[in-house]
Amino acid sequence: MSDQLGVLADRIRAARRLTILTGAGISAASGVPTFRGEDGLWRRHRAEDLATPEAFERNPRLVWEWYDWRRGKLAGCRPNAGHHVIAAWSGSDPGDGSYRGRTLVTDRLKVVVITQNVDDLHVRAGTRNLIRIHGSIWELSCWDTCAKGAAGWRDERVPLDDLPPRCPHCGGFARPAVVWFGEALRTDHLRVALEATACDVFLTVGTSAVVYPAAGLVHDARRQGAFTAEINLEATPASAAVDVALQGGAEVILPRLAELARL
Ligand code: BV8
Repeated sequence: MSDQLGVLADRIRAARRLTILTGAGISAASGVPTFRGEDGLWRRHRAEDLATPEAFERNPRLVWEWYDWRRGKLAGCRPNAGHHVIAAWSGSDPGDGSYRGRTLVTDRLKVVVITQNVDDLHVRAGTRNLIRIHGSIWELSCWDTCAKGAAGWRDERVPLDDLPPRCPHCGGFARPAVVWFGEALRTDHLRVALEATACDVFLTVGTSAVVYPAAGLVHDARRQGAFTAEINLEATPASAAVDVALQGGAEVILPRLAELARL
């Protein structure tokens, strides 16, 4: 592993453009349940039963019970060392002393962070140039997309007073402002994410690489000549396609990588 880590560190040190895609695995060390692991969220539920507009149409209260439960589990979670390394690379000082490496960022390195996670832990770590392509569990929007409610609003209360919560503008149902299966990603997010595949190094961290279009990004980057790498606890459908596949915890590997890649 150490020679592969060294190869990746050299590539990052030489890079001008670094793009990082993260999934639920980067938040696991913060206590956030992943989707498809042993104790994964989908273990007890099927995605199509809960994370789709049809499920919400059918039973908005059941869908909100699941999201309200997840929000409760997330409320006490903090960013971990993996989040802080990525925040430092993105050019912001985590400021809490948890990551003591010097930041990699110089005026020549452009970093874009694309996350599938809706937990906002990258936001709390101070990450810059962050694209939350699946939205945020802490934001709500009007289910009926009324004029003022369509854009959404932040509500961090746990638990929520009543389920489903109401749109403050029209009184209709509010929904989690996340992208459900069968829903399109925001066109601006998709455009920035696709543009970011034109990079020197594309690193995927903590994702099972099964949800599209996010899972296709590493292949788009490879086709454009990027050096591609994966950090994940187990092998994924992307492992055989990347240049370097590092198996292990992101909260362990990223700080070691940051130390090796220091400029
Ligand atoms: C769309 C938000 C089109 C809600 C989520 C091809 C192209 C386009 C679409 C499709 C396609 N093929 C299939 C589709 C449809 C579908 C899809 O991908 N289905 C899959 C299941 C086959 N895609 C969609 O529906 C997308 N929409 O393309 O629309 C369209 C166009 C026009 C008009 C209309 C429609 C929308 C997808 C978004 C779905 N929303 N979440 C919510 O969170 O409640 S997806 C959900 O899965 C989460 O966002 C999550 O982030 C995401 C991906 O999961 P992972 O993050 O990878 O998490 P997972 O648990 O699976 O894996 C974690 C990994 O970490 C594991 O491998 C584990 O080993 C590892 N790990 C654990 N601990 C650690 C670790 N690694 C490192 N360190 C550790 N400590």
